Amino acid sequence: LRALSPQDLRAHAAEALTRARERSDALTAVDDEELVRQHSKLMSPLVWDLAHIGSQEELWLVRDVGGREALRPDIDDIYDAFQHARADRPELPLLGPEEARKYVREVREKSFDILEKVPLQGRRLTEDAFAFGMITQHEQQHDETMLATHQLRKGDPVLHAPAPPPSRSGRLPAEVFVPGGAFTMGTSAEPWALDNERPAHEVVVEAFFIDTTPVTCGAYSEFLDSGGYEDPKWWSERGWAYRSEHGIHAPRFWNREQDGWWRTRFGVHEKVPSAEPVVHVSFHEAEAYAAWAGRRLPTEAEWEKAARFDPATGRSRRFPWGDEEPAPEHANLGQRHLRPAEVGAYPAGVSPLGVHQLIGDVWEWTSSGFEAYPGFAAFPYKEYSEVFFGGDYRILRGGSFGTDAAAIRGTFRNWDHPIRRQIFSGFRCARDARPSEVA
Ligand code: AVJ
Ligand code: FE
Repeated sequence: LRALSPQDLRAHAAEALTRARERSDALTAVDDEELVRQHSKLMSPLVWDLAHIGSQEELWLVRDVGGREALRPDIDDIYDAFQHARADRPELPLLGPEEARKYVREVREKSFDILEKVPLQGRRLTEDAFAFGMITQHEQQHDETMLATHQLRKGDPVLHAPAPPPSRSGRLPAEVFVPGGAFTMGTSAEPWALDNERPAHEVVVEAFFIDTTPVTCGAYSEFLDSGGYEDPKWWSERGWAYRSEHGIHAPRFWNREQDGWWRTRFGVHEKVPSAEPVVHVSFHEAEAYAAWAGRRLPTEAEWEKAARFDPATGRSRRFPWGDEEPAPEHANLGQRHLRPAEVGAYPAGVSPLGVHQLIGDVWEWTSSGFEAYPGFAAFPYKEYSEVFFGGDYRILRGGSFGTDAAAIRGTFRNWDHPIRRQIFSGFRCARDARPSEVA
């Protein structure tokens, strides 16, 4: 992007913003009543997300980059995520469905006007080009959040999409060896990387093994069926307390019927597909499964090394498959499908070491908390990342089927509370290499 002309930068940003808006429109193309309802205490009403998307865009593109007058300074507070918890948002004097749609349209018209007029060269190039990327990613992140709200919604399906491709990799080895040594983690070059992904820095990782694919529903149900949810020995103290207090007995949206495990997925009731990555598990459940399997979760650094390190060059790639932007053959992204794909479905997305489906399908829990990289500088505001450092969060990596390509990279860091599972979260396991296994 850095090498692009202002004209190409404009075209790239316009395309990405338009794609995000088409998705927001599709996710909010429901009856007004569905739009204003709170489908779960964990989520905002969809109409809040929609106007919040507009409000952030007004703040960072219209006012900050464009230097234009505020459209709706009166609603800044209502759509400030730090002012009101999700559970309280239905009680706010929110813009109604028609008003919200009109507001985001008006903000977008101004953004496009600014995109045409802003020089996108010289002193402010990096900041201004980034602002368009940040706002695109922000909209896409809320689109994924709205998709999770749809998953929590009761009633007949309203979203539809074709099934993802089936497995096309044959039988894969269970795990992949990742050599020890230094690699480059994070980025200083990626133009749309958020502050928490910066800067690039060397990290030394001991040799380890990582699962070739995310843990499947089939493997996970063995843990369930062998009584894993009833035995505290696999769980951390906190995990066991959480499981007991909330009556957690299976991944969210699963229920047991006479012929095995079923799930509800965007209003469709179906048998749990054994070859798909398990989704809607909390960090605590992922950790318990790993203990039961005699393994552990990877650290964030291990995950990134497995995804980006190219042993032939010693370089870290932007994505497992190389430096090119994600294409449909690389990964299950962008809500093209409404489910994870079977393991082995994306051979073109494999990393140099042979690890599959690191990008797309399911977010992957790691054992790491959310911390600043050495040399971190908050940008453009402390509330994006800095205020969350050191909090009760675990890092998730790689994006899900509901993450857009604009909002995922080999360096992208997501975080959430270890109890959360309404997000599209799965995991893969890792283990230390034994001395005899290190060449
Ligand atoms: C990075 C996904 C944790 O959704 O809370 C959205 C992204 N930040 N609006 C979130 C975000 C501000 C954030 N996550
Ligand atoms: Fe937001």
